Amino acid sequence: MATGRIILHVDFDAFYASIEKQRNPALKGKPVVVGADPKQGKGRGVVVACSYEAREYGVRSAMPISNAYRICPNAIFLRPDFSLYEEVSIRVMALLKRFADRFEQAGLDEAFLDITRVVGDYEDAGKLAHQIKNEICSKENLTCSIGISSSKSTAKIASDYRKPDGLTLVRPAEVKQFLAPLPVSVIPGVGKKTNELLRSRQIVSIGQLQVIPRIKLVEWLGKGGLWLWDVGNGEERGEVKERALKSLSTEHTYEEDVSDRAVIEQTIELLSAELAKRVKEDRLLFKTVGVKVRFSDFDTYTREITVTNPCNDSATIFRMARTLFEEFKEDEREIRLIGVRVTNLSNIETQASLEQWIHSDKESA
Ligand code: TTP
Ligand code: MG
Repeated sequence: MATGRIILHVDFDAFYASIEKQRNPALKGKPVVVGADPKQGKGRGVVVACSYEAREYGVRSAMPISNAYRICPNAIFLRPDFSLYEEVSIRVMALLKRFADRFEQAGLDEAFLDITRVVGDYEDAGKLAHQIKNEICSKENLTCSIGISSSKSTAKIASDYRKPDGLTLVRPAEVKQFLAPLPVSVIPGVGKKTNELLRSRQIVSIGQLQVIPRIKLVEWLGKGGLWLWDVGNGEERGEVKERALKSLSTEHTYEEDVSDRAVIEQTIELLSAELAKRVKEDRLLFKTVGVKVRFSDFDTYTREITVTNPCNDSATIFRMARTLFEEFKEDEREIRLIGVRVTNLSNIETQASLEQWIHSDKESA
C-alpha cells in the first residue's frame, strides 16, 4: 500500500548562493545574487540564485538582473561557477544516497529517498532527517530543507513548506489536512496554465481541489486530471526510481598549488587506482575516461577519450588519463586541482549476458 511508504525529499537552500558563501566566508549574512553581470543596472540576463538575505529585498530566481540591482544594489553580484556547483552536487548526492533504500536524484540540489525499509516509523524518519542535516552541515557546511511523507509529491511540497533549514513531517493521517490550505500552485507540475484554468473554476486551494469529483478534473484536464486529484488527496503513488549511474569520479585539490608535472602524474595514478577500486566494487565497466584540470587562477578544463571495449582496470584509466593530461604539460600555470572520471558505464552482468546472447545467436545461425 502506498500509505505504508516513508519518502523523504531533500532540497538544498539557495544552493548556488550557499556554495558561494561557503567558498568565501566573508559573504556570510550578506545578500548574494548569482547571475548575469548587473552592469550598474544596465545588465541583461537574469538572477540564477539568491541568498535568503537577498530574498528579503524581494530578489527572486529568474528575475531580470537589472531589477535585482534596482531593489538591492548593495548585494554581492557573482557570475555562476557551474563546474563548482556540479562538483558539490555530486558529493552531496553521494552522501544522501547512503541513507536511502532507494534513491532518486531529481535535480542538481534535490533528491527523493525511499526510507520505508530503513526506518521503522515516522518518528525514526524524523531522527534520520536530523542526522542527514547534521552530516550535510558538518561535512559540506550547507543547509537543506527536508519533507517527509507517504508520497513523493507531498514530501516535495513539505520540503518547500519551511525553508531555509526546515524539516516538515506529514504523517499519512495528516496529509489531506496539511495540503488543504495550500494554494494549488505549490503542486510541482502545476504551471501557470493549469493554475489559471483551475482559478477560472474557483479552485485556488488544494482543499477546494480535494472536494471536486475526479471525473470533473479529467473532463477539464484529461489524463493529467487523474494525477492532479491523486496528488491533491495525498494518493499519488509515483515510485522513487533508482536511475542508472552516469559516471564515477574522484579528484584531489592540493594544499598548495603544484607546478611539478611528475607530481601531477603521480596523483593521476593514485586517483586511477582509487577509481578502479570503486568500478570493481560496483561491478561496473567503463568505456570513457575523462580528466579535469584546474589551474591556480581557477580556469578549469575537462577532456575525454573513449575506447571500443568496456574495461574496469586501473592501468587503462591511468594510461588514458595521462594521455589526456599531455595537452596541459606545457602550460606554465600552477595546478590547483586534478580529477579523473569514468563514464559510459555498464554493468558486468548486463555485459556478460549481452555477450552470451550474441554468442548463442551466432551458434544458432
Ligand atoms: P532551487 O532549489 O529551485 O532554488 P535554490 O536552491 O536556490 O533556493 P531554495 O532555497 O528555494 O531551494 O534551485 C537549485 C539551484 O538551481 C539554484 O541554486 C540555482 C539553480 N536554478 C537555476 O539555474 N534556474 C532557476 O530558474 C532556478 C529556480 C534555479
Ligand atoms: Mg534548493
